Amino acid sequence: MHPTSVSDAVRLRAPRWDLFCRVVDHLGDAAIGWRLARQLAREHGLRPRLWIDRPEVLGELVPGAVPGIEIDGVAIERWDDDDPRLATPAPESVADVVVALLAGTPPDGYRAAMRVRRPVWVAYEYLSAEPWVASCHGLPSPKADGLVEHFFFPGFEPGTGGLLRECDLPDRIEAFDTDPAARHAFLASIGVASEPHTRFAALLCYPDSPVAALLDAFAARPERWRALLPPALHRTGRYHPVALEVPFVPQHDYDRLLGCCDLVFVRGEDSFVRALWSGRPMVWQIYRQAELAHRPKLQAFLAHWIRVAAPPEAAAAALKALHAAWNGTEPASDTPPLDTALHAVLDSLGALRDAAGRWRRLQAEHPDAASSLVAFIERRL
Ligand code: TRH
Repeated sequence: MHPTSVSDAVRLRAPRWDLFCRVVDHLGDAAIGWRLARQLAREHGLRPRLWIDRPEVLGELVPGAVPGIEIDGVAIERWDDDDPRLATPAPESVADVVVALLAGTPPDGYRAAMRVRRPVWVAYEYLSAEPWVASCHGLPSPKADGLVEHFFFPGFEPGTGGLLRECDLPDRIEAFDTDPAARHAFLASIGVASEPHTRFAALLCYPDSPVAALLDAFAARPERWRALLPPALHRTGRYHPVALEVPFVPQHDYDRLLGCCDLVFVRGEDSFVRALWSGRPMVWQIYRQAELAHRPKLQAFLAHWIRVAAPPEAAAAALKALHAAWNGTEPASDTPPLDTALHAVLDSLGALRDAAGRWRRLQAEHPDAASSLVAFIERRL
């Protein structure tokens, strides 16, 4: 634990936190809720309960996570609106701080009790590098019933809530990066032999992605590439010779999986942030929204990353082109074929790796999102 005077103050005055997490789809909602709750407990000494409507999704990421038990200081509970603890709670059982994750909202019965107990209520929002984020971060949203919700926006720039990053993450990554034996042992533990002169790419993407075409592009390289795919994706890649199926590892091992790779493909939000911290060249498949609403979000991130990481111009152009080809966000006339785009990135891999390291060093100077959230609460107690 890294106690600070701010976390001491919050622990004394507002130790009980309820986090409400609805799983929209895939893994990201549970992944973010868990990561945040765990950090609040382990690094700030708080007592979070994570209410999640589909705890089985959390169980995929955190072995043994089931409702009614506590792991790493986080009490895991099934979010069921009919549970009397949520439907008709006594006001004193409402937490000191209520966090509605990712556009969620606390259940109605619980909210009625909030009107009496008046906890600090925070909406922890999706991550975006768009410029409006800093101006919305921290804004209050007064409700007709007298409650006030406060917006907390994680983000990349000063003035936002920052990125989730455990306090020991930089040291853990550094130790793994400088320990080839640990990397070989980890790869062996997931059934991968680390042959000399083989490069690895980790692949996590949405199921309808052109996985086989990407694998063909790797196969056409002069270097020997192996792509590490979780089981479901391995099937969509049609068991391609470049692909190696690896087990879906627990979330706390995912950083090590990324740390064994030379290039990482990630998606959504949590794996995207972990890939950034890994310091590896990264290709992000953004979560798709209607009417290409995700396009400005992707563009804002790439602009931010290129500004901070400062790769050479050709490497930056290659990275942008591969993001366009992989996400399909730009008109076809402006988008190179996937294989051409991948080859350009692989030709710039060294420069992109240096840039990714630079980005990680500079970004780690900003407060992490959990610490920012605790400080944010302290100012509102
Ligand atoms: O699963 P995602 O696409 O998540 C989402 C959701 O769709 C959500 O609705 C949306 O709001 C959000 O994106 C933006 O991607 P994400 O966030 O990267 O979550 C994947 C998690 O899976 C991440 O914590 C890493 C983890 N993981 C493992 O723990 N082990 C593994 O082997 C792999 C491949 C991933």
